[in-house]
Amino acid sequence: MYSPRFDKRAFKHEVTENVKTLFRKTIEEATPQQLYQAVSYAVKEAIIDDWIATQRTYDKEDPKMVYYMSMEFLLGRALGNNLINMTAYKEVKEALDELGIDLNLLEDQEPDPALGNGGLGRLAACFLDSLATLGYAAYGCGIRYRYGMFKQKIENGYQVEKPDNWLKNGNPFELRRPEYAKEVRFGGNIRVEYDDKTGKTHFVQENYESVLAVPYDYPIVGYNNHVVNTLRIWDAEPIVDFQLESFDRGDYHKAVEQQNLAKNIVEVLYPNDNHYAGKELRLKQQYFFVSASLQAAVAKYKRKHDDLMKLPEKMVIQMNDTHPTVAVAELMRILLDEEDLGWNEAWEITTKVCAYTNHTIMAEALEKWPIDLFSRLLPRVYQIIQEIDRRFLIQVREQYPGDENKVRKMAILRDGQVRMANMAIVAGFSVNGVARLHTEILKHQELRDFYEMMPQKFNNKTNGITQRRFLMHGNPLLSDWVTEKLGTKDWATDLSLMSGLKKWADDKEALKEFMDIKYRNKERLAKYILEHNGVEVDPRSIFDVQVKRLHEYKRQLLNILHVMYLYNQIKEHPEKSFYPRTFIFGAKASAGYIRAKQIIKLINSVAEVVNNDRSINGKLKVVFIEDYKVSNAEIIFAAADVSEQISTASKEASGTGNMKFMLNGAPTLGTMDGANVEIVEEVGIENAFIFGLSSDEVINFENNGGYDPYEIYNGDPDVRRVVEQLVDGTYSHGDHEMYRDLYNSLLKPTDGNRADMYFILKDFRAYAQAQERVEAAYRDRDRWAKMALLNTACCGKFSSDRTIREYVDEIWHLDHIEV
Ligand code: H53
Repeated sequence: MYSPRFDKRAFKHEVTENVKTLFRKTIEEATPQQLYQAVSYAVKEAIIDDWIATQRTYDKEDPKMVYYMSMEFLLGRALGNNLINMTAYKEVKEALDELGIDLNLLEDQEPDPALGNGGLGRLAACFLDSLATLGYAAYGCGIRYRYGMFKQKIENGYQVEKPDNWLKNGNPFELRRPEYAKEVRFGGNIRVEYDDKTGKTHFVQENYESVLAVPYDYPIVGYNNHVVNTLRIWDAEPIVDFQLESFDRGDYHKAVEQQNLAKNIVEVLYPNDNHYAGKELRLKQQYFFVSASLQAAVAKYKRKHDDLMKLPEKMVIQMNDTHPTVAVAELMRILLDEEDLGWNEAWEITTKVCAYTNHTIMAEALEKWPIDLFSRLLPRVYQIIQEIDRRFLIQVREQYPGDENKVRKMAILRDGQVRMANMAIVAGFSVNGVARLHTEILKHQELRDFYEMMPQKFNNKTNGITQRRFLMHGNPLLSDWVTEKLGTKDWATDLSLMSGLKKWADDKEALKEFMDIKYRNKERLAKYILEHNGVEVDPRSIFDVQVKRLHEYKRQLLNILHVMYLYNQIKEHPEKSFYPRTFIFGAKASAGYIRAKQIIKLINSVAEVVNNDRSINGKLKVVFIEDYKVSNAEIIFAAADVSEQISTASKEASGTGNMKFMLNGAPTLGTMDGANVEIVEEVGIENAFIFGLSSDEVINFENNGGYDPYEIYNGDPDVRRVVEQLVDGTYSHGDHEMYRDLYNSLLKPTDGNRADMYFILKDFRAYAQAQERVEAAYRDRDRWAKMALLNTACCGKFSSDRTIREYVDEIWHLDHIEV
């Protein structure tokens, strides 16, 4: 345990000293930001010893390590989470109280490190938390973007993006490690050299540009176990020597170019989630961090070992989506060109080390780089890919003689493109999806040819979330209640224990306590909403919440059309009883995703009309929470009554927000998509509100046609009315064109897409009926409380600890470590 080691007096002294040495101030004089820094440095001090001890243990025991390669790590704030994992949160809070400092206020001073977009990046962060907590040697490998995910402002109902300068006050938790810097090269040409003496061919890159990759290490504190792993994110700096040399030669231009490359490469996170934009700079980012990470990993291995053939015994690389899959070819390059191995040896190593996770079936998310761009930027890597492809296609033709259709579909290089997913599957020893349904769709639809040829590679790893951040930190009231009811805090590392709460599901007193906690969390959120949005909401109303990235397939449009429908109902039938509802949205749209931005505007327009209509007596409220991010997410999950998970079936690979709501006692209102299927399996269909087309039905319509949204539009007057309200000025101050594109998207084929691509009208009626069931259930207070409690009680499977155990047992085969 940490706690006995926590020395309150020493800690207070340390904080006071830090304020003095860092800012020449006393505690009373310091600003909240300065206090946050002073406290964070004191906490880092406490972490450092364990960090060193952990690395020493790794040096001594030489365990197998996983390198989790990801373009995104959506960490969320560190201070509070580190204290939770050090099991020192309450003690530190007390110590600070005695100094007259409010820990919660300090936590709000920390910029929310937003080095990710959404689910994929947050999953990576949960995985790091679980790896450290379970005691496995792991490195996160990523990019230290100067600007993370943009900050969202809502101006006049529209999303406006503001830069996220998260490093402007420095970052107390990170450590710069210049001694591990690596050079990364781009462009130029490849000269082939033949060595007469050895008979070997060498490939020499010439006329390239290069940058220096400099790592920053970030501690990942395990829960109550002294393990501190490392997230290593790379910054880019110009290569000074080279620059001087260029100056000598008068090559001023070249020197400036190198400066710019270094400046640009890590400047900003691309704000696309589930969407590939094909930008050259993005490919540079990918190669930059992958190359630096692999160079460092191989160098680390070589410090202890000399037989590279045994590399797979000591390291495994997990590629998070297609984004880092250039790792396959880069590892080959290092082994071939720098380590002088032959092709077969290099290939044997690479295919034992690399594993790939697929996170989406959305066609627009699969990366396919234009060959001309790719080969210009990474000439040697491209040659290697050509050879991988050539050898692979020989195999395909051997196994399927005469089937050129297979060759066409499975090739890595085809139609002028480099298909990254295909390369990852060919080279990876494991290919996994992120929920059972998703993996089945991969095997039988999207990646069917690969599955048929190499079924042994395919496996499922249903996603999970960390209960340390999303319950212990985000919902302290419920957290304490769970501990009291279970009589143990062990659920912090074994979420399956939550099932012990089931025995309280019929206990009136316990149910009341559970709902009282929910109520207090709703008050906390109401206060946040009042402060940040200026909207007053009633915590007695049903908090119906949809927070996630804005994407058409996630169907925020279905949600808001339904709100418009409810509003019509209330206006038309004022006599009917209607349980007050607050519809809460939070979502960022990628900066260039116009339709997504229109949906944000629509939500805000509906909010404006509905919230200001006195005649409905506040029965309906709509709130769009600005700048949805990890820190406010924690507050939102804790306060939700209803979890909206309404993606078009088959489109959401897993979802992880769904699990965070469940953990916090909010039943799912959703489709049978992604991990919702498994949530329902755990909690029972009677404790969720499921509606809509199944994934088979969706896929069937997509493949064979037969869906006409006009039929629904013509046959259902309520639907027709809300669709017409998009263009009759109701929500646009009389402007008939403002939402014309949304209107068209529902009824007319546009840009080569089917009308109502995401089956919004098709599922509308079923959704409205499911919402009626929600209302009926909520009116029955005991029934609702039981449902809510059972959701918390049945969430055990969805801990990222479970997910990580499965990765370790079935893919990575890591050694357990004790510090
Ligand atoms: O990854 C999550 C899934 C979610 C999926 C998401 C995702 C991204 O955030 C970005 C790119 C991508 O290919 C997939 O949409 O369903 O839960 C973690 O697996």
